[in-house]
Amino acid sequence: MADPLILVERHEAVAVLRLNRPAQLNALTADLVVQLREAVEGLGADPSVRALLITGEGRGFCAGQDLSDALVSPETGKAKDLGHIIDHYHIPLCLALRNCPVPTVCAVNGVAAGAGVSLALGCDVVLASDAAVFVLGFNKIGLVPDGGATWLLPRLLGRAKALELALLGDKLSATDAELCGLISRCLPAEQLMQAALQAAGRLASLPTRALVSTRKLFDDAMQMGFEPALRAESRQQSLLGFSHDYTEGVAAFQQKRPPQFRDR
Ligand code: T3D
Repeated sequence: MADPLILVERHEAVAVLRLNRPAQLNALTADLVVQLREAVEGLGADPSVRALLITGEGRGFCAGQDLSDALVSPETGKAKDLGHIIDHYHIPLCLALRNCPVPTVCAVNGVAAGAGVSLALGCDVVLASDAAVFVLGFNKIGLVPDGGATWLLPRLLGRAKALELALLGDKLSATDAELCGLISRCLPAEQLMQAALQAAGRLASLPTRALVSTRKLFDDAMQMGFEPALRAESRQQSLLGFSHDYTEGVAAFQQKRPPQFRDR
């Protein structure tokens, strides 16, 4: 029987999803992308799961699109329409992560290339091993960045650095990725998984609905002026102010005890 493309482990309320094509540095095939999206959607909807952690098996995190069968469709024998593949496989995965009902952490354990960079940056908290490197690589094969990279990179890095990375395609070390704001934190390789599990565990103990609403407000605010952003915050606060988690958070503070959050 073939190895599963995604390995799933549970650590209490944290679900760990591990890309499992280590010999190909976890390059993305259509089947892997579908299985990853299904896992993100299924576990995100499971009320016992309160945070997801995505990482890679072996020495790489994800080498982007699998290039070994990139050109010709096995079904038609003709050149593949990449737009079709992106529309049907990659965009649903990007949206599943962006709209995931629980917070997401990425542990970038090794090289992230092409769509693998986009996958990592699609998570809420991005931690990387000091052995990891980020390389867009699209320029070397005559493509443009995808998986949301054109939206994310200029916002995270500014236009100049984003264009330099995309056009020249140089590798960025995890240390430099932290310094320029591409990722949340770079850690010694041997500490990565423990730190990622700890971050995911902390997120799992916090009020999920407020965290996910924060992500959405941040994303929406990138398209807004200041006053519309103030109004969007107010509308969200109005909803959350009637929630169980707000009542519980305030009560726990007053009673000097740990809160028990449950809203989704
Ligand atoms: O189809 C669409 O949907 C279009 C969308 C495209 C989105 C994209 O992601 S485009 C970008 C695609 N990815 C790349 O261009 C990266 C290609 N890989 C590399 O440049 C290098 O492998 C790395 C920089 C990632 C790592 O280099 P290194 O020296 O650490 O490892 P290596 O020796 O090159 O690779 C190790 C093995 O992984 C090797 O297999 P082998 O020779 O040991 O049997 C290599 O062929 C395999 N591998 C690496 N990347 C891919 C891959 N196999 C298939 N697809 C890959 N992308």
